[in-house]
Amino acid sequence: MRIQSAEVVVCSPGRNFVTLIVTTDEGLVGIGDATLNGRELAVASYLTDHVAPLLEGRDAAAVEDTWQYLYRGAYWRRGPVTMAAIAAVDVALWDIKAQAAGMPLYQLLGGRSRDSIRAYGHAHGRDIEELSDSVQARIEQGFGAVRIQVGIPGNGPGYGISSVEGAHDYEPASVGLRPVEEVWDAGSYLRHIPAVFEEVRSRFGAELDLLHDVHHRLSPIEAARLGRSLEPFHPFWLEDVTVAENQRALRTVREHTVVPLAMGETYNSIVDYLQLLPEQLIDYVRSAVTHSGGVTGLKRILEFGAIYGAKSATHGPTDISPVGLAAALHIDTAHHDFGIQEYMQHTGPVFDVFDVGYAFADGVFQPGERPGLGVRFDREAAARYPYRQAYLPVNRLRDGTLHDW
Ligand code: GCO
Ligand code: MG
Repeated sequence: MRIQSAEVVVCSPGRNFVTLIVTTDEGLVGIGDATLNGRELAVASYLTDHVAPLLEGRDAAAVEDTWQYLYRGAYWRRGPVTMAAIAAVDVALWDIKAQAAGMPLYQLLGGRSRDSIRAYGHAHGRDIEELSDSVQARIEQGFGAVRIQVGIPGNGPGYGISSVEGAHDYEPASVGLRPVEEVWDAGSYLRHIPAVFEEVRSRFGAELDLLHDVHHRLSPIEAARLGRSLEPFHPFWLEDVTVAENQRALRTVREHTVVPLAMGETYNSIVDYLQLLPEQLIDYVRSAVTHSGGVTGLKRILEFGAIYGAKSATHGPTDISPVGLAAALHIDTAHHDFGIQEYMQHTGPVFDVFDVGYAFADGVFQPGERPGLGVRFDREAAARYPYRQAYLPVNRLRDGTLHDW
């Protein structure tokens, strides 16, 4: 079976997605997600201009060889644009292979290691009251694990909180020609967050798993202080407490706190984990299928992590399309050292374009039994939602210095 064509569709059913459609000479169609939030068109061009012409005529079954051909063959290795492009090709080829076998993808990855996939949801609010309503809504949806983000007094809208007045659902990429600018003050954040955890714990009890994402904003010693101050409320994890480029920072954090740590959504290769995993500096690997070279790339990372006691916690924000999420769910089903799956929840129009075979109920996912990934892409529906320029926010300290968002 040969690859006949590879086409890219960029659409925006509420938010931007880049989808690769690979068609074979036997009429099978596989799809892959190449969405890179805020830089979507760079990956679309990489695929259309440089990858699609190389795929035509290749053996559709040669998934590993195609991965290596695009990785080693480019000479310029790694990087988010390259690895998102490779991911899309890899996922589309796995989709084709599993359809050809007449099996859901997880069967080709080793079959079921569990009956269901536990997920965590997102709760957020400008203050503790609004946050509590949001936590309650997630509990009513069946979640037993919830990420809590809250506005910091005096800081205005910030990470995890909508900057659109009255909006409850948090969507970070704002449509427009420039990013929204937010304000960050670590001092007020560090003073406020322990009280938030204390309040949410006392309102919702000990059973609910609470997660929190720091989005790379603290210095190593600030992160250590945060971990220590939250220990009494036993968080499930703290995510991205320091910048991801300096992995030694987590040594400092580890020396001072036993709070579990998660990192990896901005990484794109197993090479990014060469220090973090062997030194056992993290407990959860947060890489995405879409941003780390697809099923092939992520499986390699997760098996490496498993040696060092790190569990999978695949990135699942709304900027991963349902195609990327479906691929994660197949890995979650088969991978032995599974931790938890993030589920930020796509909304209405997304499902006009993507018809999904996976299902979520009572806090857990099922990957579905359709052959392949189980997601169908409707090109006509996609054409009704054209691309819109959108950017993630940028972040500044009170004195105007640009900071990590
Ligand atoms: C998370 C995140 C995301 C990112 C987003 C960037 O889900 O843990 O940190 O919401 O901000 O994916 O594109
Ligand atoms: Mg995160």
